[in-house]
Amino acid sequence: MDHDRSSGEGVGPQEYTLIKMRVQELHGKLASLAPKVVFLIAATLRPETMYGQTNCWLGPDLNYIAVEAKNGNVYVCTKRAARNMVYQGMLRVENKVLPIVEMKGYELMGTKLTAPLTSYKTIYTLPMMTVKEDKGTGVVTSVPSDAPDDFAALIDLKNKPALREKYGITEEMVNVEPVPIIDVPEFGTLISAPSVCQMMGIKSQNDKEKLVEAKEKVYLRGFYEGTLIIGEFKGKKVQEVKKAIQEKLVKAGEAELYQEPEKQIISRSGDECVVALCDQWYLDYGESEWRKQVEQSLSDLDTYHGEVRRNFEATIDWLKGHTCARTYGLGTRLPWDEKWVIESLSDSTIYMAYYTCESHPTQRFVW
Ligand code: A2H
Repeated sequence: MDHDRSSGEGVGPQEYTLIKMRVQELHGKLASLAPKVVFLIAATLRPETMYGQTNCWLGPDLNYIAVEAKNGNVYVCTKRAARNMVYQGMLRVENKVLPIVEMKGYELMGTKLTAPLTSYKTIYTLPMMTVKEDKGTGVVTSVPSDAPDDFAALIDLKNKPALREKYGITEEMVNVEPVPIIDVPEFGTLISAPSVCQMMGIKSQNDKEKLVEAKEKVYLRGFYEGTLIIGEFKGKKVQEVKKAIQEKLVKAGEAELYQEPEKQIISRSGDECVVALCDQWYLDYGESEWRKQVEQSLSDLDTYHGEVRRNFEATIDWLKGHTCARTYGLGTRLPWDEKWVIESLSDSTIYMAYYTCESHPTQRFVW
């Protein structure tokens, strides 16, 4: 909770879609994992762009681990990502990270992968210098048509034989072109990321400041104004189909949902915090009958100012399941499940509701 944090107060969870990219042949450090099925799992915020994947990025100097997933498959990602996953019921062993193999990114370069939705039968792992160890899984799917970072890193590899050589990358592995997948009115028939990069004179992933600007342009337009021009959802707005494509991938076993803190959070005991999937009691403020009654009451109320009414309406609209109990601290035991203590802010709601139906209050104080 917020007051248990020494830094990162107010920081919430960020959901990513983890795209499962199957390793076709187990070589080198991965050879010992045979006959298990091994996936590199890429964290993305844009699952609807997976039609345009051309390769997969790894940070050459980052540390990766292989861990056993719930279904017996093996996932490759950073230790930090695995540490979040073990608290979200995604791995075979819970609450503890047990690496089967540990390796550096450069040891995985040139790995052949099978990825969902893309028209390329095989995509390769390639080096990208800006992959961060403290974001997502450290595995990034590359969509050079719609991500300027991906486009810039790809042209670097195409233009620089020495860079390819350093990491054992062949010309064949970078012989891919951006696939047009999203139509953005302003860019006409041009593909967003390559045309913006060209207009702004971006020649490499080192053009950092320009890339920040290019990303703002491409992402906003692609997401809010873009229309898919490929696949099952062809002709639909990107915004409308993002969730449907995510669900389709998850159902097909080609993706998983994963969460992590959107920024670093350090606890008062000095640990880096994770997002954990825990049992929890909620107050169901979104329940439709309750909501109707509340909306009725609000319409009978004189709020004296339109702004106040709009604030109430907005809150009623977003407030759905609200967590209301914790396992420690000062407060009242939850009457129907006594291992929980009512969280102090929720208390004021529960008291009122509870006193109306319970003539012998059973609240006890825990010190
Ligand atoms: B996105 P946010 Cl087409 N290091 O996926 C660097 N970048 C990383 C990363 C890491 N460890 N993990 C994930 N990412 C990238 C696709 C995409 C993405 C498109 C367009 C926009 C876009 C294809 N690459 O992201 O900092 C991944 O790239 C725009 C924000 O958490 C992931 O989604 O906001 C995105 O950054 C997550 O960035």
